Amino acid sequence: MASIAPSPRLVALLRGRGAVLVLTGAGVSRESGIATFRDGGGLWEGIDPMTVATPRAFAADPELVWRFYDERRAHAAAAQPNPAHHAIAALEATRRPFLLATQNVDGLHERAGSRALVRLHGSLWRLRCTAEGTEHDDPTPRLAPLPPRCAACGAMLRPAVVWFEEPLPMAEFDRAERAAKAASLVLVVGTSSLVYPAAALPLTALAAGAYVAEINPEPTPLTASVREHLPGEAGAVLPALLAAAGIPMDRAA
Ligand code: BV8
Repeated sequence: MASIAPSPRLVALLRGRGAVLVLTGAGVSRESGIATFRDGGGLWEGIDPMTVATPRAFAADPELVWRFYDERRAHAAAAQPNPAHHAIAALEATRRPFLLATQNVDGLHERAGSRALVRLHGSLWRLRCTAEGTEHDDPTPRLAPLPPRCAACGAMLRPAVVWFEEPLPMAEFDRAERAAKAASLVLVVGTSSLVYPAAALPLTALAAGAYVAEINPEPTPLTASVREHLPGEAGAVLPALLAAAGIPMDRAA
């Protein structure tokens, strides 16, 4: 168990009854073997995001974009949720109101049992018709042929993720923003806090008086503003936090 020392205030808030918001990023899935974006060995180290994660990139070379996302689907399908995902689902089971706002598109939170969640950047497991805009779930790890086509109209399908320069799904972001304004406790886990507007949510919560704690082995641009920074890996820190607050890990949402 990580030798983290959560403050008595954080333990009291975890034990308390106030509203909780958890914001997650790619760091939560790293211990499941899924690369993050901006760390050493991260996805953006080998690939320029502007060539695979923008509408213009998709228009210019849909095959390239699809190979990038199909690879990530295969990795995510082969991965398992880790103790960080399970701890967040266990916390959800003990708290109301509770919301998980994730930037992750890998589906591991859902597989760990999280239910009260919003996907700020969409999902690898949803496909959208580029002509009709209709979306559907598709769990197949490997799609063939690429690019996949709409069964209804034959138009190309795209991953239902939020690319750079694309607005976030309004309803999901509004729900996260409302939760940030109403939260007494916010846990920011495994995100570099560089991508907006998701990175603004902890600042909104701080401005509304929430106690914001950051869990990340590295400092981020948010670290100087939070009430507490826990410098460890989410898969170790979150179970330790729940243990300190007497919250059982095995209760799923
Ligand atoms: C938009 C696609 C309106 C899906 C992604 C304000 C200021 C500056 C720029 C902007 C701004 N507002 C808008 C922008 C532009 C842009 C932006 O923020 N750019 C940044 C890079 C400067 N934002 C947008 O374009 C957004 N849309 O604003 O629309 C608009 C409309 C028209 C024109 C302009 C604007 C859309 C944002 C979403 C983009 N899509 N990806 C996908 O393929 O997954 S973003 C990409 O980064 C991922 O989705 C990811 O979710 C997101 C954030 O990354 P993180 O999850 O934080 O991952 P990262 O690797 O960075 O960090 C991992 C962290 O984990 C590290 O800190 C590491 O230390 C830590 N860690 C590692 N191991 C562990 C760990 N932590 C705990 N435990 C461990 N074991």
